[in-house]
Amino acid sequence: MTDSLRVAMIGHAFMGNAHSHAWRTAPHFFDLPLRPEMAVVVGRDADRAAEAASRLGWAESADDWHSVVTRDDIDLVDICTPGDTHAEIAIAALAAGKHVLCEKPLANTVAEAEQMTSAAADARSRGVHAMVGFTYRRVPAIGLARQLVADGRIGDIRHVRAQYLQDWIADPEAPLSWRLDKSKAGSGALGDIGAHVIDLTQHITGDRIVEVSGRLETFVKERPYAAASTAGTLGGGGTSTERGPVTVDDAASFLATFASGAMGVFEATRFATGRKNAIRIEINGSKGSLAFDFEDMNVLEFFDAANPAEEAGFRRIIVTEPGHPYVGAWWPAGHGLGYEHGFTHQVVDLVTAIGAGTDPSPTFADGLQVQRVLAAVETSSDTRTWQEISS
Ligand code: SOE
Repeated sequence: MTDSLRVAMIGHAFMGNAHSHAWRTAPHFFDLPLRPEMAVVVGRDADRAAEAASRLGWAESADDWHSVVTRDDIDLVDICTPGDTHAEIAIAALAAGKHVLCEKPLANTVAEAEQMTSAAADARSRGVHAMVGFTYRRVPAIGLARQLVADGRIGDIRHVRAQYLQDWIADPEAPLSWRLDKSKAGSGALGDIGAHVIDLTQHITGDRIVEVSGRLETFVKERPYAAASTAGTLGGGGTSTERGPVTVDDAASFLATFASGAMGVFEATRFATGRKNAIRIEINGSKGSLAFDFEDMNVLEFFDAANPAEEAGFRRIIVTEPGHPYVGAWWPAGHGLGYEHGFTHQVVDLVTAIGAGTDPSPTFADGLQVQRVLAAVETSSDTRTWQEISS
């Protein structure tokens, strides 16, 4: 019989919902070496945590993570809280010998990310694993893009163009959620969504960003506070009559140089009216190009320069064939996947790696490298200078 992997999840808002769905679903569609058990969900408010447990499928609830992460009957801690608590929870869980899955960005500062990475390295020597949740790596079209690059199908990469566009705070009256509070979130569009495209482009190209020149902007400097009951949600929900300062960026853009010499242009914004969750990546190489848009996430566009000019053009590959990454476990060809499947694939890859005793990817070291890029963009914006990424 397969051994169980007893999970404690900390936080139960948007990401907690997505992770719960993944823990529930993964064993029904994929063959896993360990059987996940949704043991306990933790939230600061005991009643709301209990309600979340019964709604999301957790056996128990608790209101204090400190006692949960040291429990003998817990094997893995899944961190779905705002960034200001990631370091403390992850370091305590790793010290207690628990595997850790931590939402992105890894931390709010480079210093915290460094501490987490060294705690993970120490735990690794005791057979304990840690992973950061850059979930979009697990979209099948992204997996295919990475394979095509690795197989040399687009040749040497010259240009990386990446945007993450949302619009959920374009309305100046949208509430001041924790995501707009630097002390909780670390940064705004830059860390929340820019981090994803930094990770994705490095993952697809297998390359690293080595320098950046960036600019951050906060268009709306003050907003109504979020009503307590909706504080964990995006954009919508009630507001209070009092107002407070927005302490993070609304939008970020930056130029980047990759180690290979490829040029990057990045944009992350919550003010792209009409764009809800558009992750757009285009990569131009010496032999062809790839283009992806999450708003059409089952498609990868591929231009192969080897084709005769008269027949050449971007081909829309519908990434729903059983041979595409992850797809074989799901539906017949043409019956596409959605946002939540990335989280399910994340659980699959994590549990598979733990079962095999190998490092789940992306590691905390990968999360730290992204954190360094984020910090360099902020410094660049403050100082109006190019910044190198230290390694
Ligand atoms: C909010 O911008 C958010 O939920 C991000 O925090 C997630 O990482 C992204 O998947 C969707 O948008």
